[in-house]
Amino acid sequence: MKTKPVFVLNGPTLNLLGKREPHIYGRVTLKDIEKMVKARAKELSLGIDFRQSAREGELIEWILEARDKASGIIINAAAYSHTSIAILDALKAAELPVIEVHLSNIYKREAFRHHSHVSAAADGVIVGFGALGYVMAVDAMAALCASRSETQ
Ligand code: CA2
Repeated sequence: MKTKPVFVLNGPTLNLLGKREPHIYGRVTLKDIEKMVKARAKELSLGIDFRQSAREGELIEWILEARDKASGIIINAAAYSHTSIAILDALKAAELPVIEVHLSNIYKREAFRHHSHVSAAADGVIVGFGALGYVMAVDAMAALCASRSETQ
């Protein structure tokens, strides 16, 4: 049986990575991150479905699509992390391993970034490592999926 891919979901404005505010988010583009993630996933025999949207509703539809079509979700919901109970509810409904990623260390930034609703649905959270955080998330997801399949 073919294993389902991991969905890597990215929220608003992350499509501008590498093009604006490099002092906060670095010079790596989202396309670069997609390539890094896919290269690491290939080494671990994982498939990746990498997507970005500015629309909360679209991100929610992708999370619910993942319920049937993915083996896990890696998500950087960007600013929706701090505001969206709807994304939290969808992640809980997906009943999949979830890893939250933030490029920047949200705890070193403004107080309104210190709380993430997404974290309440996440198995683990990786913050502050820039693009490397996404690659770390792929490693962590491989371990989570392996331990899930051992217990099922
Ligand atoms: O550090 C992260 O990954 C964030 O999720 C990024 C979000 C921010 O709202 C979160 O608090 C932390 C912002 C993404 C916007 O990305 C930009 C990229 C280039 C230029 C401007 C914004």
